[in-house]
This record gives sequence, C-alpha cells and structure tokens, in this order.
Amino acid sequence: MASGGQWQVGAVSNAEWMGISLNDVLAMASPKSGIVDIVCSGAGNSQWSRGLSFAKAKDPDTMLVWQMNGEPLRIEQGFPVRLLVPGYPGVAQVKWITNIDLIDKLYDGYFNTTLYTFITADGKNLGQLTTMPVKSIITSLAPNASVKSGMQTISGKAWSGTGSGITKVEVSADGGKTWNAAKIAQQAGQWSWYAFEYAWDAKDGNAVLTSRATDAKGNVQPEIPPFNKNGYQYNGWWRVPVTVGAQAAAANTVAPVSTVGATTAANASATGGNTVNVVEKDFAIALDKATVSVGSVTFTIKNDGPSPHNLAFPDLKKVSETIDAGATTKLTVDLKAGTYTYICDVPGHEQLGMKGTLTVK
Ligand SMILES: [Cu+2]
Repeated sequence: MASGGQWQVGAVSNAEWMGISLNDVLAMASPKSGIVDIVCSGAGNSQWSRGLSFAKAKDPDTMLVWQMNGEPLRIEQGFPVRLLVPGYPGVAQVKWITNIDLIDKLYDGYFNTTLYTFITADGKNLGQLTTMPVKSIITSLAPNASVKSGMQTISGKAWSGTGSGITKVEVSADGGKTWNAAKIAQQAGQWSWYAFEYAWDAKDGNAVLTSRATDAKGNVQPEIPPFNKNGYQYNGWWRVPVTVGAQAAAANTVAPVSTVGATTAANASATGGNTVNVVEKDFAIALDKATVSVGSVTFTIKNDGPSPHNLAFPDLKKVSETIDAGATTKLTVDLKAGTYTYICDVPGHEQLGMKGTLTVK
C-alpha cells in the first residue's frame, strides 16, 4: 500500500474563489527573460515549497486567492493567501504563501522530484504531477446496490484538468461493452465539474454501470490508465455493479462478512503447510480454496491481468509486493480462525470488484 492518504476513488470539490491573477503580481516584479519555474513557499508546520512552471504561473486563471465562497480563507484553507492552480492536483495549491521566487531552471525540491511524481512499476520516475486527467464517476448508486426495474435516472460528475471543458459523457450498463450518451445537466465554467444524467431502462438481472467522459481536447477516460506506484491521478472507469428487480431481493440475503479473526490457542497447534493458489485478473480474484486450516498459510499469487495487482488482507495489514502483469509471487500469513476479506490493494481495484473472503477454521 502506498503511504499517505488512501484516497480510494479520489476527492474533488468546487468553490468560488476571489483573488488576483498571479500573472498581474508577477508582472509587477518585471521578470527577466529565461524564467523556467516559480517556487512558492508556504508557512506550514514544516517548510513547504513547490515549483510551478512559469507558463502555468502566467495563465490568467492561476491566482493568488484570499476568499472562498464569499468568506475570507480559514487558517486550514491557507489564510491569508494561497495559490490556486486550476486543473492541477492539491499539492500545487500552496497555502499560507510567504514568498515566491522566480528561477531560471526546473525546481528540484522534494515535492517536485521525489514525492508527488509518477513512479512506474519498475521504479522509473516519470516526473511531477501536473494536469489532472479527464475523469467521471457515477454518484447516484453505490456498488452492489439493488434497484427496481424500469426507467430511472443515473447521475454523476465529470471533469477535466485541461480546463477545456467536458464535451461528452457516456454511460454503459454492461460494464463498457456498449455506450449511450448521457445528458450534461449542469456546469459552472470549464474548470468546474459537470453534472451528467442518463435515463436508464433497467431490466431484471445483473448490470454493471460505468461512465466515460471526453474533454474538448479529445482526451477520453481510459478503461485502465497506465500504472504508477502511488496510484496518482487514477481515472479508469468507475464500475458500479447492481442487481435489478426480482433478483435484488435474493442478493440482499447474503450475510455480511465477519472480518475479525478470533484469538484462540489454536495457533499454538497450527497445522502449517496450507497453500492456496490465487489468480488475479481484471477485475476479480479467485482462490482455489475457500477454506483453509488455522496456522501458516502460503498464497501463490499469479497475476493473469494486464496491469499490476497485489493481494492484501486489510484486517491483517498484510500486503503482497506489487505483482506485475504475468508475474507470480508468494505471500505467507499466519491466520487464526475466522473469516477474512482479501482484496487487491492497488488504488481503485477493490472497488472494481477485486475482493472476496477466505474462511479459516
Ligand atoms: Cu488489482
């Protein structure tokens, strides 16, 4: 698991800001030619500074702001003045600004070169996070919801860090095999999120709802984006499996899973030698045994999908190393009696259905 906040499907908000174009402030300093980055420093608990390209700094929509939604910024929001870089991730929005330096090379600070960078599966650093990719999610239904059959409105939000605006949102009820145009119901400018709606005629049975947004630059939300180790800027299709109509009642009768292993003396007489073969695919995990004996259990995990996966037992804080596509690895866990959930720990994958349960007795 990557360290830091576990954002799951992410976090986004919209607000109305008051401030001044950073460009107008920079112009007062009469910058010399050859400026590459500006470095904004903030008065946090520890020294915080992050570089921003001079080009983005001069974008008229990049601002120094002191009000949000008509109120002065609160301390935790960056009072008295913070940076607002539309379309960029939170790390670019430096709070409590104390000074701005203009430099003639790329800034080599920790938050530009080490953290908040894209790291490939084999450890290569592809550089800092900048523009957020086009993304959408369905918000009107949670995964595994039960719904009545018939016409209903599916709704959600779409946005793009390019600031070009969202031109199209499509909704699929079959996990992405076929797509239908959704209606843009509301937006508040090209940097805002766009609310979308889709009138769905739900038929009895199982369905997998998902959405796909396209921005005015022609970027289309991918099914699975390129992997990076910290899961930054994940924008793959958000899948919402639902049960429709008569089958919904039956689906509801599945008992909730207990995830707490009972503490017993049974461990002292652990049988050992348990092995479980695991196959991970997009987007499912299969174990060849649903039940194992108490004691040391070794999982042989094969990744049969096109992207990296992990096997994780969140209740135990046990996570396998990252398993690249086509690779096999082992994970040994000491298990007490109980029922355990297992998931893929790569951001978003558990939500995509990569989870299950294992009984130990
Ligand atoms: Cu996975």
